[in-house]
Amino acid sequence: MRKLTLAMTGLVSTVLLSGQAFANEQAGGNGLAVPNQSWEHLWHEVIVDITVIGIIMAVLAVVMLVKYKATSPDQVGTAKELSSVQSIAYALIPAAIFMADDFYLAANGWTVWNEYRRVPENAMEIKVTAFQWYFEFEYPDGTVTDKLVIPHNQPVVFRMTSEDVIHDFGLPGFRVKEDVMPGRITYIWINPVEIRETFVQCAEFCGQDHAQMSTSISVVPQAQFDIWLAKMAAEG
Ligand SMILES: [Cu+2]
Repeated sequence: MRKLTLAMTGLVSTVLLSGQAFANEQAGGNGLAVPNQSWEHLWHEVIVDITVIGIIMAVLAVVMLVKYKATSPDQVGTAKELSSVQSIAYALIPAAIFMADDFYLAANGWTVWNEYRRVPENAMEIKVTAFQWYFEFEYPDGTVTDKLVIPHNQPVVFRMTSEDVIHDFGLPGFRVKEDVMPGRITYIWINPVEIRETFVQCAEFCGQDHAQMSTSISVVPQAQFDIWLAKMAAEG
């Protein structure tokens, strides 16, 4: 039993320590937090932890099954008498070990959530208005578009409202979504540290064409963005 306890403690410490890498705050090309990368790290951490804990439990179950298998159909087991202290300790100590990991993950969850809510001061503001069934975007210069192009390494905050029903501004590529409601202004921000093309998808059932309520979001070099915005403004 002592060996088993040692092995379990070892595995659990491995789980807890593997999280240390996560503790180093993720920084992008502009030195700011990158919430979607923090999200990815936390998700990876959760997967590793539940896998390790699952393996511990499965191994324990197999060991018990083999070790305490009945040798004849009428065999009745005997249980050692435990004192109250022993009974409570057997129940609480393993629970506390695994709960420590839960609390650790929950605390990291709050850290990631805070990153998603703390908008950097230099964020570019894009106003988002949701309609059945499309999104409309307004850039700081007043240009209105139906797709998003944003400059690389420029944090962007979306200030959002709806003209009709409840929608949800979903950015799967940035691991975030936020409800968009009539009569209210909600926000989210992203830090686009990678040049890439991804998409926006309404994530709240809003009627017949909800599933088609999507558009593109392209992260492009600043110079390319300036050209695009000037062109959109001229087309106005
Ligand atoms: Cu919608």
